[in-house]
Amino acid sequence: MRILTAGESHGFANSVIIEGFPAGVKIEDKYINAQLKRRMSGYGRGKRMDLESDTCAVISGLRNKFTLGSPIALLIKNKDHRILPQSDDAQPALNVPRPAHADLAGALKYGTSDVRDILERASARETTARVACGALLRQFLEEFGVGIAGFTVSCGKVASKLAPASIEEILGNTEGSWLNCIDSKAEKAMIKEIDRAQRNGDTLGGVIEVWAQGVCPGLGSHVHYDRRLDARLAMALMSIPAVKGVEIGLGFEYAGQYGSTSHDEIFYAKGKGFYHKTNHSGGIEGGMSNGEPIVARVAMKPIATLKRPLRSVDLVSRKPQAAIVERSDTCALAACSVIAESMLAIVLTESFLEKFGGDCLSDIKASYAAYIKRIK
Ligand code: EPS
Repeated sequence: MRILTAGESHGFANSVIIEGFPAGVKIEDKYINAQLKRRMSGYGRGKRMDLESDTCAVISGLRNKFTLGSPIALLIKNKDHRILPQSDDAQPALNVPRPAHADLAGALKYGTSDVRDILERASARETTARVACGALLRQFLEEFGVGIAGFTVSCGKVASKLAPASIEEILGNTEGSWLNCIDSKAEKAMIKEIDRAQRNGDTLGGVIEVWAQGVCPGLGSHVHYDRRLDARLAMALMSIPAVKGVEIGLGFEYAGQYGSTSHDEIFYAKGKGFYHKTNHSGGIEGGMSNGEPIVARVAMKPIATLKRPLRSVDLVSRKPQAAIVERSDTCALAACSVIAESMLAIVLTESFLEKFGGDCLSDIKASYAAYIKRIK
């Protein structure tokens, strides 16, 4: 399967093409639109989210709601459409890059002094296409009992100590939450932090956790570095704008433990097959899923655009100048969770199709059923 996104933040639309997806999978666009809506929500989002009402048009690859095996194209139009591909859009040049944004490195690399040329594509708005894609793939994964959910662990210095036991618990406890948090007490403190940051013209980041439950053992492989599921997942999660760290399972905490007390011991029960009672590996051992829930954490840095801008330098005059101030979010943690869930869906679908192959869903189901029977 190959996935390609295209689109600028204030261009006509964001889009994604998914090639190599099997035929016979039922796709509901309302499911995709529900995930797009989740991506727009969350406490601390900026004014752009009031302007847009992200919905997905399915352009190709489906007939009567079922995939055809041909390339699937999805399109999400921008209401705030300002930049023009074929004529002068009269947008003023932006010459002072924002620290922590793609502006400076992108302007130097691509030979421009107008950072709009960079920020239009670097903007996290591109993740509308990833979320639409992820929402489509999640409908395939659900055919095999794979469910995905995510939640906010911390915002700035405020952290929740609650650890969920299942995705049902995550889904139940995040419902109605402003920050996609399972801990309502911690969420209140997080909201206060966001209000404080907003008052100060500042921004915040945090940590989110994503789970995939119901993944069979054996996705990914130990045999080569680029087939390892954890490596692919780290790459996919790290590709989310503003993400600076990824952990799987205990992650960095694992490094400080004794093996005797931290490794997940192996058990067997007839009917259930092999299993573990703990999940410190986050569902991945030796680059392969091990049948336990896949658990990954993502560290998001504070949003780069500050209302009280940091010091920078004008790319034309080379003189010191305060960074540009663009409309932006104070905190986008709830959206980050939806995006991370989508990246997890992309990686799992890719690995699933590699293992079980097939041009149509029924072939994949037959291959999957034979494998599950053998390993049990
Ligand atoms: C975003 C859209 C953007 C930003 C934000 C995320 O819209 P605009 O720039 O028109 O306000 O709100 O982008 C960034 C945080 C960024 O650094 O570019 C979205 O749809 O998620």
